[in-house]
Amino acid sequence: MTTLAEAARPLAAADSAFRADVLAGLAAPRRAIPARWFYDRAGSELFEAITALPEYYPTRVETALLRAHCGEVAALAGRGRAVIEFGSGSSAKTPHLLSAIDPAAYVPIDISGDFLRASADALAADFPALPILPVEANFMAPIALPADVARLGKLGFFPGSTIGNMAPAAAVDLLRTMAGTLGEGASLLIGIDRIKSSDVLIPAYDDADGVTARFNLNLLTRINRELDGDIPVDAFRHRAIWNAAAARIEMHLEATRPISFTVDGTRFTMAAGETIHTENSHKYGPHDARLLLRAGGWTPIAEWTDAADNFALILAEARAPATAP
Ligand code: AVJ
Repeated sequence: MTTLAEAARPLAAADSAFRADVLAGLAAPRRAIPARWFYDRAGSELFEAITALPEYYPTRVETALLRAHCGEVAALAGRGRAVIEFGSGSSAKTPHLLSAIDPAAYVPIDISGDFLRASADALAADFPALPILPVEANFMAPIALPADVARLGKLGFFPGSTIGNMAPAAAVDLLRTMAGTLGEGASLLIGIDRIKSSDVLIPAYDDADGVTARFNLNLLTRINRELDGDIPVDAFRHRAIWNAAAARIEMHLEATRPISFTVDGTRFTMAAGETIHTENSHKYGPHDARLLLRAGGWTPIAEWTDAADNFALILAEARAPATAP
């Protein structure tokens, strides 16, 4: 359902970015649409449902790590900083961190504007004295932080292994952009999912209840609604594949029969079995994860994992690397 506020919203820059990404992605020899476009209102809600699935271990493990170790994070990162969260979504994990580090301000950044504001309002009820300054933005680009936090020390918070959506080279670029946004002396608390057996990974991205399938297919519904499309959504099925060589889960939307459709006046055809690649979720071993951070301008100073080493929470500092051997 479209709310009045949504219907009245003028054509924003984000809409033309969505259109450009979808049209280019559908026309490419290997069809692919960036994963950030999953997160309309329905997609954000479906993702929240994914985080509660028994098969989807990352949220559960990371939340337990945060709960167990936020005191240590506070001791290492220091209190009274501004916490800047990248891709805050529902801000579900944030209260643990905020209670422990007693920040001077909280800046949630998310691409899904109405979801961002609703989450900020909910959090404000639990932290009435905390200045909450939401920023609606795609964090892949440099972000101007609110002037109120300019003079404060910064703690970046990038949970959920969202970094895994990017290929390693793009992840390094993003980490460098974050270091630029947060400035000298900043810290970053980041969650990174580990490489593990595909017996655990595949069900996490292809659950028995089909919630992840609905999350993936919702992208097509969004395209139809927002970009005047007539994609036959029922002609697609959700696929989750472990690409061992690239150490990543790939999500695809596979055409189950030959189809033809239009989006924004452009016609596309797909043969049965052809796919639209909709998400990568890269996984990292212990050495890879730390190397990734260093390459991105961040020096790891502490790391916490669960007993099964399924997920890692890493605290790092923005520090110029020593150039001499
Ligand atoms: C939000 C990108 C971390 O890759 O695990 C969950 C998204 N996709 N199930 C992930 C997702 C399918 C999630 N991230």
